[in-house]
Amino acid sequence: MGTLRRLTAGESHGKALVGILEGLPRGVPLLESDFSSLMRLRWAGYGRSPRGRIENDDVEILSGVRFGITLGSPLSLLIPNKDYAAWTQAMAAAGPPPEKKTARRLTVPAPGHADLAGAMKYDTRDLRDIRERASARETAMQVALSVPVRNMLTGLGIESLAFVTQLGDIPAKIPANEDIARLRKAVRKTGDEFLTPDMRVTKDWHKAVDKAREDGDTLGGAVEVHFSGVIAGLGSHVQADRRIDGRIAAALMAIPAVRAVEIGAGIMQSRLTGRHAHDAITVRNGKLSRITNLAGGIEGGMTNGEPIVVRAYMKPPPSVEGLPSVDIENRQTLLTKPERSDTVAVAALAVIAESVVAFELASAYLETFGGDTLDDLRATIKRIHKRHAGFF
Ligand code: EPS
Repeated sequence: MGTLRRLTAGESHGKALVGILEGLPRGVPLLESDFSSLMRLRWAGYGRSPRGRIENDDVEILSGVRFGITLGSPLSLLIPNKDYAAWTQAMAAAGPPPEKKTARRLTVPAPGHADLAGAMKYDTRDLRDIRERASARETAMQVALSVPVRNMLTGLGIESLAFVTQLGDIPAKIPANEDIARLRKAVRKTGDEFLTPDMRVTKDWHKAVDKAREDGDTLGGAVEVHFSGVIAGLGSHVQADRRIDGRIAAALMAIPAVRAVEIGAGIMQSRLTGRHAHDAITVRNGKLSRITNLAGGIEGGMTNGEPIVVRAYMKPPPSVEGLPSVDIENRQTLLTKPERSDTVAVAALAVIAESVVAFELASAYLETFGGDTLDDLRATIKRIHKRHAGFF
């Protein structure tokens, strides 16, 4: 059990999403207005589902905060689903279920969705029971829960940024070794619809999304997440489950539709010889320093003080028209019908990936340095920074 724990609940078209975060210290600033820009950003990508025009994802703080700061008690959040108004009968908590159409009973599993495996596992013939919770709607709460965590990290001098590096099979050109401030400026210039530092690629991405939408098809992509200002020594080499790269990778892999994760330049490193694959250690301005950051800020399962850089790759959303499937009610083979869906959700993935990495880093900070209050945590970190500075 990690020091920082989170739980979410809620069906995609149910009444609301609920989230609980436990383990944050007292004293982290938090207001309801802190949530809005990030919640909007999760919906801002070009090619998102029309559902985004229904939901405004206003977050209500239910507990754990008083007079604008966290109390150290469990923090709970609520995001009402506006679309529930159209689903009250289909998502009724009390039975009996209405006839198939009103109940929005689903009997044709979408290939690539949780439908079929989930229905077999939970022994239900209504795939809706599975689809509702497997939906990426849940990520709205993951992002909301990251807001207090991000506020804590900001209070420790940590900065982060996430952006899109690939949409469909079209990669963006991302300059190597660029610092976070310059990348942020470039991402802002491109705008929230594509959330990438490469403004030039957006014309092709725009065309690719339009074409996929016209074809009833969907697209995947990849994102990159940066965290700078992270102290050396989070995670540990001493036990497999304490390695921070494993924990970050697991958190990213657990985001719906993510199929691969890369730490630093991991894929390229695998192709290089040992002489070229590692970040040389040098002395700059009297301090130990690295010439490159191929390791993405993590060596031996520990942060090394360089920026954390990780990537996540997502498959295209599975609600695609015309995929072969079988109606589990009557064994009829057929092609899936068009449904409301995201054509692409890779800009949303950038926001979600940054959120879950924030969570893992914050959790590791609290495990390593403890503290019932943010001030205690800060004081311990200051002392360790001093020790690190005296190391050389
Ligand atoms: C999703 C299908 C769509 C997306 C949804 C994920 O929802 P609906 O079934 O209501 O059309 O909009 O994403 C969200 C609701 C969200 O908040 O990101 C799916 O099947 O996973």
